[in-house]
Amino acid sequence: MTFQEKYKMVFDRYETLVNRKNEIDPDFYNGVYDKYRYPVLTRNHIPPVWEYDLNPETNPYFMKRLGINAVLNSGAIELDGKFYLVARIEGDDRKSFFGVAESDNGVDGFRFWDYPILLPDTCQEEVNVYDMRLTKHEDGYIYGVFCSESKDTSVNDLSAAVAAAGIVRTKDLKTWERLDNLTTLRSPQQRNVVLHPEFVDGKYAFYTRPMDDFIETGSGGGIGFGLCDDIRHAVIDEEKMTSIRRYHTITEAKNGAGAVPIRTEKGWIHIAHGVRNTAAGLRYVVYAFATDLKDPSKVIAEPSGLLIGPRGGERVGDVSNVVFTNGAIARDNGEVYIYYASSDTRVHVAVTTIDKLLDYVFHTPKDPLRSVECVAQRCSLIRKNMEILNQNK
Ligand code: M1P
Repeated sequence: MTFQEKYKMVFDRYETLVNRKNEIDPDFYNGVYDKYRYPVLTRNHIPPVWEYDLNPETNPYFMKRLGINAVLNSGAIELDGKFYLVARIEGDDRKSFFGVAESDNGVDGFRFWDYPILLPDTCQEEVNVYDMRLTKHEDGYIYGVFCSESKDTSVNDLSAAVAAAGIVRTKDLKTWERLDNLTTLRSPQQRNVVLHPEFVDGKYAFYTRPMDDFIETGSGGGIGFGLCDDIRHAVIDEEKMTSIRRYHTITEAKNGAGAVPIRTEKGWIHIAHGVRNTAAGLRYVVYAFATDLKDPSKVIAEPSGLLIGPRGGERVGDVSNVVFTNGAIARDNGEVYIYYASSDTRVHVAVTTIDKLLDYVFHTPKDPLRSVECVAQRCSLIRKNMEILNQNK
C-alpha cells in the first residue's frame, strides 16, 4: 500500500467507527437498565492525528508514532443538551491524560475534540493523572476531581506511589484552572474522590476513600465524607463513613465513590464501585446506594449485591474482571446514562431512569450478610411467586 492508501484506510476506519449507530443489546435484560451493544469509546475512537505523523517525509511507513493503549474511566456531564465525556486516555507509554469526547445522544457518535486537555503543570512531583469526576456545582463552576499520582520517595521501592485528589475547575471544559490538591489530615492517600454538587452546611463536601497505601485501603472502612471551607485550598479534617466495606460482600477488599450523586425526591443516589479479592485477582463491580437528602453522608438504602458486573467480553482487557464508573448523566426528562469502563480498556453505556433507579435502590432487598439468611430471603421470594403462578394456572 502507498502512504496515501494507508492514510485513507486509517481515516476511513476511524470515520466508520465514530459514525456507527449504537443499539440496545437485545440479549441483555435485567429490568433495571438497558445495555448498548457497542462500547461508546475505545482506543480506536482516538483521532488518527493524535497517533500518526501525517508527513510522508518524516513518517514514510505511516506508523503510529504516539500510540494509545486504552480509553477508560470517564467523567460525564450534560451541557446545553449535549453529552460530554472526559475520558481517561492511556498512552502506549502508560501515562494517562484526559480528553473531551462529545455526542448528541449519549449512546453513539462520541468524537474527541481536536486536542486532549493540557492541565496546568502546577505540581512538579505528579507523574500520572486519571479518573476525573465532573461536578456541576451550585457555586457555578464545573469541578474536575481526579487522581494525581506521584512516586513515593519515602521508601526504597521503585513502584511505590502516592495517590492524592487533584482538583481543577472550568466553565466550558476548555479553560481549566488548577487548584490545590485535596488534603485529608487523617488519611495518607486518596483515590476516587468526588465533589458533592451542593453545599452542605455552607461548605464544600467531598466523598473520599481513605487509604493506608497506594493499593490497600487498609484501615479505611469504606467511602468517607468530609467538609471543607475553601475549595481553592481544600483541607478536610475529619472523614466520616458513608457506605462501608463488609466481610464477604462485593465491597470486602475496597470500595469507592463513582459518579457524582444524583439528587432525587427520596434521596441522593450514588453509583459506586466495590472490590473483592479472588484467586484470579481483584474483581471490580458497580453498585448503588442512597443517602439522605439533608445529610448526604447518611446511607438510607443499600441494595444487596451488584448493579453492573463484568459480563461476556467486558470481562477481558488490560485489567480483566473489572467494571468501573466515574460518570453518569441524569437528564431533566428522568433518563440516566451510566458510563462504565470494562477491564480498564473501553467505555460502555447503560441507560435507565431515575424512577427505575429509585425502585432498584429502595425495593431491592438488603444483603443479609449470611448465606443461610440469603437462602431464606430467596425462598420467601420464590414462595410469593409460586402463589402467583398457582393463581394463574
Ligand atoms: O484497575 C481497576 C481500577 O483500579 C483503581 O481503583 P481503586 O482505587 O478502587 O483500586 C483505579 O485506579 C481505577 O482507575 C481502575 O479502573
